[in-house]
Formats: sequence, structure tokens, C-alpha cells
Amino acid sequence: MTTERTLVILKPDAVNRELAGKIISRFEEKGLKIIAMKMEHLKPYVLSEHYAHHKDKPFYQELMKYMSSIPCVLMVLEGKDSVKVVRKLTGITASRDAEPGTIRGDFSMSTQMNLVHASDSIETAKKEIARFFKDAELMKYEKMNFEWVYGSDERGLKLGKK
Ligand code: FUP
Repeated sequence: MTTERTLVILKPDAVNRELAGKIISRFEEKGLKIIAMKMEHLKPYVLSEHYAHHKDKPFYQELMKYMSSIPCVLMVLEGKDSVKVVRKLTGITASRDAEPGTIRGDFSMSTQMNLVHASDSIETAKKEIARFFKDAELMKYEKMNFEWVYGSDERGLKLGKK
């Protein structure tokens, strides 16, 4: 169990379908700490880096068009095992098969327009956070309910330590 940071992007469909607030609430209600948030109209150069691993896929061009169509909401969430926790809350890529109770399972019918991006590993999260946020944009503050979100044995652990 480590305290981790993970990148979340609320994609153009989340913004256009007015689901951003609901989705942010899911993360807040779970107990994750928002340490950065902004709106940005993503440019092709940053998207081509972000989706470089999909460059040769048939859906790549459509994905780029969709992701650069209108602004996204970008967030960094912090918490114990947050990379895994946020992926679970998000649900699988193919939204029609995503479990009810997950964000994609509850709100999306699409594989492309699946509302949310969430980093898939601790290493990826580090790269993705650096891609979209400056260090100065990552806020440091005490969350008031910290003692009620984690048990005593889970608190007091330093970032990245077991
Ligand atoms: P995920 O980790 O769930 O965001 O999924 P991937 O990294 O596999 O895919 C990134 C994005 O590519 C998806 F969110 C949507 C798009 N995609 C498609 O449009 N069609 C596909 O068949 C697979 C992915």
C-alpha cells in the first residue's frame, strides 16, 4: 500500500454531456484527494505523445479528433493505491461491458467516448502528470477528513513509501 498520484482526464464527452461534476463527485466521495485540476483544450502535439502507443491503431485518427474537439478537465488525484483505485472506479475501456457502479458502466455506451482517462500504472502516472502539469500546479494541503478516510495503521505514510 503506497500513497500514489494518478492522472485523470475528463474527456470531451464528459464535459459536453454535463457529467463532469458527477464524475468528480465519485472520486471525492471515494476519499481521493484532488491535488490539481484545470480545464484545457488539448493540442495535437500533446495528444500524439499521450496516445503514442495507439499510433498504428485503426481508431487513432478518430481518437485524436475527439480528444481535441473541445476542452477537457484534467486532474491529479492522490491516495493510497490511487492508480488501482481510480482504474477500478472508472471501469473497463469498452463501456457497454463495464460493470454497473463504475463510471463507464453507469454513464457511457461507447468504447471511444468513454468519458474518463485514468493512468494505468504508477510509472505511467508519473509521466502523465509531468506531461500535463507543472510542479507548482500540484497543491500541498491537509485534507480535513484524512483521519476518517484511512485507519490509524494506514496514516502517516510518506509519499511513495510502503
Ligand atoms: P483505457 O486505458 O481504458 O483508457 O484504454 P486504452 O488505453 O486501451 O485506450 C485509450 C483510448 O483509445 C480509449 F479511451 C478510447 C480509444 N479506443 C478506441 O477508440 N477504440 C478501441 O477499440 C480502444 C480504445
